[in-house]
Amino acid sequence: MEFWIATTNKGKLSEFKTLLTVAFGTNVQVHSTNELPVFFPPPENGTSYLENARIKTKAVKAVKPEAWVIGDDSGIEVKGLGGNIPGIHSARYAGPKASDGENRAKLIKMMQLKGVSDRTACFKCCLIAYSPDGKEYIINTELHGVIASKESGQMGFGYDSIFIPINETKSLAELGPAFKNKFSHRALAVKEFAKQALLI
Ligand code: ITT
Repeated sequence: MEFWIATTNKGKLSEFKTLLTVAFGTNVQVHSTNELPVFFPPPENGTSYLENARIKTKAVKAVKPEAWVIGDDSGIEVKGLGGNIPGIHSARYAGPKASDGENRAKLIKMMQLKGVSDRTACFKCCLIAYSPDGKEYIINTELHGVIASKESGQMGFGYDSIFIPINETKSLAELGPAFKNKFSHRALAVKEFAKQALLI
């Protein structure tokens, strides 16, 4: 099976490679848009995870119509900041070209400035997949936890070093792939996708 992953995020791509290999077996081939001679990711100007996931995944499907194409739009939501912040703006929270470190620093700073006491948070993920014959799969998943008051851990990417999953005492960046590949929003989404796709 040949999969093309609609992402520019190296951390996501690496997780997708592992998760798809575990779900579909070692004969899967996982490609990314870096391998395309010319590809410009479209602007993510949707108003929901679903719309943005569709925009990026459809853009790759247009150039790889014969393959399975998968993408996700994800983000982190903090209850004490109003529930859906930074949400769909998670990748650009500290500005249009913000690094992961700048986004994490802004989130911790905003929680301090606003005196947020409820640190409950949630990763949300909308995975979209298109089969070679054009069938669309939509999977929504969540991972619940809290935002730590400071960073810890070196593994992972994005907000991993400030997110402590529910019932855990360490951050995702400390728990690493052994935890994420079983329980993360993306792991749950790929497992559900595989379940639905293999039933065809
Ligand atoms: P693509 O759109 O190219 O896939 P992106 O990084 O812009 O890459 P999103 O628009 O989905 O992806 O933005 C998601 C944001 O949430 C971004 O800042 C990620 O680093 C972060 N994020 C998503 N999944 C995450 C995870 O499993 N662990 C930590 N942070 C994550």
